[in-house]
Amino acid sequence: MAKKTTRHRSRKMPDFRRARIEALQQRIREWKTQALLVTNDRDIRYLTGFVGEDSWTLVPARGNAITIISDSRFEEEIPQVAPGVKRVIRQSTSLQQELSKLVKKHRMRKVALQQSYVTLAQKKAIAKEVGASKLKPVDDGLLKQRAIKDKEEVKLIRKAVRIQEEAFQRTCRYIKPGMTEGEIAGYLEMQMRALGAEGPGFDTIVGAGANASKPHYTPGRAKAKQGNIILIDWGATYEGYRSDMTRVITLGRWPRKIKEIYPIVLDAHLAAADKIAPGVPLYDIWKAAHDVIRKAGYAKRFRHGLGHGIGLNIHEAPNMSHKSKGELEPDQVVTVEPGIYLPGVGGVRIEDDILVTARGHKVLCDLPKDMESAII
Ligand SMILES: [Mn+2]
Repeated sequence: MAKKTTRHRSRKMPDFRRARIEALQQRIREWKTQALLVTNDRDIRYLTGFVGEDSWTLVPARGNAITIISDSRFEEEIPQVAPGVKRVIRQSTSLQQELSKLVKKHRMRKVALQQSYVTLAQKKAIAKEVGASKLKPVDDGLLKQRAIKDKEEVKLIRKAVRIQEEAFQRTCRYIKPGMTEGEIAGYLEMQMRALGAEGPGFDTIVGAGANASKPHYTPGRAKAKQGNIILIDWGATYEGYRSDMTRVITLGRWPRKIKEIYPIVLDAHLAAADKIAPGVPLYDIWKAAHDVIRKAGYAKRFRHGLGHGIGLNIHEAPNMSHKSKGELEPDQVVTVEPGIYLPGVGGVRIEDDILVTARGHKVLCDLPKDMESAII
């Protein structure tokens, strides 16, 4: 049926993207397959620049014939956002039928599948067209690669942080007693978009008063009153890359109990952040924060992980918790976010994004963390 394969020579693939593909191709050869079928949207964006749904990318073990199989909705966009990548625009055929044609054309004997991102139904449909014996499910491979950020990625995360910080400052000037959590969240997200974000990094958390004790609360109709704290956990997405911060502000004055726990959380945050450097066990970073909170008597009130990698996903490797194995590596970007939560009273979490450098770390966030600055 009508099908187009187009090679765009007008614009070259950027070097950083070629480097990402070459690193992946090495793994594809280690798996002893002739290609990897990339079905995860974030991985497709990482490798090609293309953002779209219902599309697959076939990456051969060698050479430049990276092919996106998509449909007519994305026909114009693909050569613009993914220069140097081939495209197959399917019309009356299925993704797996087009995949099968490519596999035959390039005489591929084995194709690796991302087992975390292919459903059983998809695998069955692919096997029917390509042949079950030609498929090799593999551990996706790209999560590990994506945990180490290249310069382009760090640049985009820094930009996301700048946007989220500016939007937060604008929001602090906007907040008045009597506003609902939903209104505050909506204003913050609108400002991030106005500043160039694709959208929030994740569902914005705004918890007023006692609602701040729920670590992953969904903002609603509750109003922020004079004398209430407001916990805000928010982030921006800039060209796919996410940032993630948490601050607690207060309208007028600090409630007594919050005044007691805030400095403990801040000490825990700083203790963990100070330790961040290549080669430090992930567990030790969690423990640095946990020790501070435990010694203050709040061990039972800090039950979530200490931090996570950020990138194209809001939660990615590495993870820092009591279960973590492994060590920090240069060019990872992680959050540090200890918290203490008192049901019925409120909670405090303080979160920054931190780049692991060759010898230590660089805090990417500039917003103040002291109690004075948080009174609005
Ligand atoms: Mn976070």
